[in-house]
Amino acid sequence: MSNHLFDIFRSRMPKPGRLLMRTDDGRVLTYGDMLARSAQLAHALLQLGVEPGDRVAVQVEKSPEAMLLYLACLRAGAVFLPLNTAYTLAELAYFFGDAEPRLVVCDPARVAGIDALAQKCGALAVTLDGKGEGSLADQASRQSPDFHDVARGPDDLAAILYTSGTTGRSKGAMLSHENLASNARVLVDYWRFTSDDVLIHALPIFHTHGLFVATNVILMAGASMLFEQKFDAGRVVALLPDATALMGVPTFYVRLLQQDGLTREAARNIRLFVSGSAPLLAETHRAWRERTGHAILERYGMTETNMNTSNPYDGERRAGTVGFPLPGVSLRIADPDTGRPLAQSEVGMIEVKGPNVFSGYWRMPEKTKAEFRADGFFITGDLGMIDPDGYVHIVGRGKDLIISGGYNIYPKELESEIDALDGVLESAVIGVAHPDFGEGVTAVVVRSPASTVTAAEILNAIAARVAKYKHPKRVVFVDELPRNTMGKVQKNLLRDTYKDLFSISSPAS
Ligand code: MCA
Ligand code: AMP
Repeated sequence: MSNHLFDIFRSRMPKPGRLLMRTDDGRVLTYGDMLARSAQLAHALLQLGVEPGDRVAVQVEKSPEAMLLYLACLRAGAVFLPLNTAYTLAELAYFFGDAEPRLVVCDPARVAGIDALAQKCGALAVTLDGKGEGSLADQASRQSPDFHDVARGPDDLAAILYTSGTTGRSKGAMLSHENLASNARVLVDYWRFTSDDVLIHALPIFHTHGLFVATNVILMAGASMLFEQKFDAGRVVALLPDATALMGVPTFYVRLLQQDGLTREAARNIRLFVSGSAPLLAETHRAWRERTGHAILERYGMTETNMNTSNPYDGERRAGTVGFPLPGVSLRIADPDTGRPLAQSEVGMIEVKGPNVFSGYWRMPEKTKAEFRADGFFITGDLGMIDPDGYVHIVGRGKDLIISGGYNIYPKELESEIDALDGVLESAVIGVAHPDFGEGVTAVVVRSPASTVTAAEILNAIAARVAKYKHPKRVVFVDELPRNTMGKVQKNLLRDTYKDLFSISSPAS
């Protein structure tokens, strides 16, 4: 048996001297370097006791080494578990306890706190950084550049990515080698990637978009990346002439449009702009077309499913739609309660099935069962419809979720933290239109009788527990929350009341 996903990358690899990436600080990594250095890292993983199927939890800043570590995990037969660098120790404690990793890889700045957490769950913590004696990169530097890849089949796990739950704790979505391989293969063909492509990669690599959609597609096409540590609109505009493609969340496009340097001339060599992870406003689509002459291609995916739909490469890329189901993906609109398939143009639950769809949530068989229909379709939690021309529209969410700058934030998690504070009676967390992040997290709070708790005190109190990007951008106080006759908080009313909170003209923006 071969190593399913890595063998596919290997089989499509261009000459070893071809460029895989160039970083913003001028480092270059060829495909040959990638093979040798991921092999060395894979040896180091084995030496640290990592066995096939073991989870390797990774919370590190974006770097070529971080990407190589992903490949080393694949080659060593381990399960890669990337974690947002913004997660606090309190959040990490949950992930480590649930996933029980064998190894935790982190940055030197966080090693003290993470080491203590790792020890509690029987894991070993190590830094990735090459400078430190005993770091993973240091150990790897003494290893052979040849590695006999550990055999992995299509259904073996390649990665676990945590996705927050609308109720309760985060769930680890289990993604197999074939889930990732099938999706990357389809995207390379659908979006016409070849070894001549140069992608501006400015996304983080701990979520599906930057890790699987961007990186796997490039590896599978044998193409190159301009690998940016983080998104900077000015730098991306400056890089456009050297690139052929950009993938981003809508906030990227909103910020790029604010750059005077974004012109048709600057975008002359680009053949494809892709947007996803959150809804792209039709006005952004229109403005982009006017400025650059390019229609942004919007697509739709999830951590659990990889990519499900895409606007066409040829054909019309329709603003406000996410296009057609990708080849191999079955998509239907169903009655959310019964699962009965609905007719064209009717709004209902989007359900999907295909080789891209995950096998379940890590050690949560009940939650897994609840999110699949008996015939194998996955219930996405997104509400949508298919128009007469076959384009899929996402019209809302059946799940209480906020997407801010492409990051998902579950109100329930924040409400639990805020409600537990002294001086707070209850809270409701909502997302309202935000000119930069798409949705701005807003906490509507009812104080306890006689409490004088302030917004700053609430934000300070959650700072050590909740990642920064999830923090409310505004806290507003009310005497009571609106409820329906069943006692349920009417978030729609709250969203309506505060819809202009972040509007350009508002001092709150
Ligand atoms: C940073 N902050 C944020 C966000 N990012 N707050 C809300 N939402 C965010 N997304 C905080 C910072 O901590 C900072 O706080 C303040 O907001 C402003 O930071 P700024 O410098 O403006 O932000 P940035 O560092 O430039 O980041 C913005 C960003 C970044 C570039 C849009 O969030 C980003 O890279 N987003 C991409 C996320 C992504 O890859 N999503 C894909 C998930 P302070 O100033 O107070 O310290 S995968 C997925 O969704 C599915 C499967 C799919 O379909 O792809
Ligand atoms: P995640 O939890 O990061 O997997 O986020 C997946 C969710 O992001 C989906 O269920 C959708 O709600 C949302 N999403 C992804 N792409 C799009 C898009 N193009 N338009 C609207 N929502 C999207």
